[in-house]
Amino acid sequence: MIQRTLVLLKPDAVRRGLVGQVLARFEAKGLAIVAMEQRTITAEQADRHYAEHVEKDFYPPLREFITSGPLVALVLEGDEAIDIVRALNGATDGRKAAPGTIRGDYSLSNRENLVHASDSPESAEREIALWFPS
Ligand code: FUP
Repeated sequence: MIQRTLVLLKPDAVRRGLVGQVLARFEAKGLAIVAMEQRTITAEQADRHYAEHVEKDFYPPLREFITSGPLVALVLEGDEAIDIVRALNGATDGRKAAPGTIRGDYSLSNRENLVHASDSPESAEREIALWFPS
């Protein structure tokens, strides 16, 4: 089924100059970029995006990180895009992510892990509406 998913290339990806390499992987897989914009978000926007995590111990430094500089928000479209992008990204913790995945190849951190992608059709719908209201 053709799906859309919300992806963030987080501030570490922008700072490290990895935007092109990460986007190239999504494009090479056959996914289409249907929206894309570089933004620096506020703490309030971070809280809306990470609504499920705001009460967790790890959230304050995560909010600090995600608001620390420009990120690139995009919507990818393709067959089974939600699960496929999660697989390309790899496990959350870059130290545990498999080689060959984006996090496995480029991240050594559980926080600065380069990419976000929606984890379900419900999340994708919520996150696309939040980042790219029509
Ligand atoms: P993911 O869906 O892979 O992005 O992972 P989660 O939704 O579980 O976590 C969201 C973000 O919180 C991760 F990208 C990184 C950050 N995080 C931490 O900083 N510390 C943790 O212990 C877990 C997650």
